[in-house]
Amino acid sequence: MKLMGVVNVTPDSFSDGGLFLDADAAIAHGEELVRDGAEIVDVGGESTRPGADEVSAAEEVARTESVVAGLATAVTVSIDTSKLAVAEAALGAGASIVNDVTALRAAPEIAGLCADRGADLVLMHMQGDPRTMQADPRYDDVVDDVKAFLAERLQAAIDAGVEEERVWLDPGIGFGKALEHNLELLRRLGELRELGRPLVVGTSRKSFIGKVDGSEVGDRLGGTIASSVLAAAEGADVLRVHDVAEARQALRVASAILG
Ligand code: HH2
Repeated sequence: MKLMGVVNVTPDSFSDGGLFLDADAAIAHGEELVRDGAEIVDVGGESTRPGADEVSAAEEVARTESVVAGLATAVTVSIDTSKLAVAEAALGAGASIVNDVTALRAAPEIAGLCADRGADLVLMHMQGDPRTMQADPRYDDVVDDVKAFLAERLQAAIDAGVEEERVWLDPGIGFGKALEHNLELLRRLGELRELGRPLVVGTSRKSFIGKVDGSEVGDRLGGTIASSVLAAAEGADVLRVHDVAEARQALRVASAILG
C-alpha cells in the first residue's frame, strides 16, 4: 500500500485552494507529506472540482514545473494533468508518473509521451467533464460501467505503446457520480482488481463524505480515513490523500489487526 500525497498548486482546489500557490510553500508542503509517509506526491496546477475554471497550459506549467523539480530529487512525483505540454514539462523536471483524470481523452498524445519516457500512467474514470459531471450522473451498473471504461482506456494506452505494467487504474470517486455510485464503487472495489492493474483510489475530503453526514470540506478527516481503510481492505494499492500522517496511522493499525 502506497500513499500518494496531494500538492495542489492552485488558487481554487476544493479543499486547499490558495494554500500552496507559491512554489516554495508547495515544495515545503510536499516535503512535509514525505516526512509524514507519502511515497508519491501528486502535483497539480488545475482544479478538477465541479465547476472549476479551465487553466491555460502555460499557466499550469508555470505553477507546477518548479514544484516538480523541487520535489523530484526527494520523492517519486506524479503530475496531475490532462494537458500534453504540462505532462512534458513535468517529466522533464523529474516527475515519473502522469496522473490523467481524463484517461487520455483530452490529450491522447500523453500516451506516446509516457511510452517514450518510460513513465507510469494513471488512468481515471470520469463521466462527463468537471463543469457538468455532477449534473445528473447515470449508470446501468456503476461498477460494470467503470470497469468496462477502464478496460477500454487501458487497451488504448497499450495500443499507443505504453507498457501494460506501467498503467494504474482509478475509479474516480466523485467524478460524475452520485452518492450511491461512490458508495457502491467503494463497496465493490475488489471487482476492479480483475482488470489486473494496480488501483489508485482518492476519497480524501470529497463531497460524498459530506453527503453522508452533512460535514463541510474542512471537517471530513474521519470519513476520509474510514473510506481509505475500507478501500485498502478491498484491494486499493495507492491511496491519494491530503492528510498523509493520519492515513498512514490508520492503515498501519488496520494492517496490524488484519495481519
Ligand atoms: N481527485 C482529485 C484530483 N485528481 N486524480 C486521481 N487519480 N484520483 C482522484 O480521485 C483525484 C485525482 C480531486 O482532488 P483535489 O486534487 O484535492 O481537488 P481539485 O481537483 O479541486 O484540485
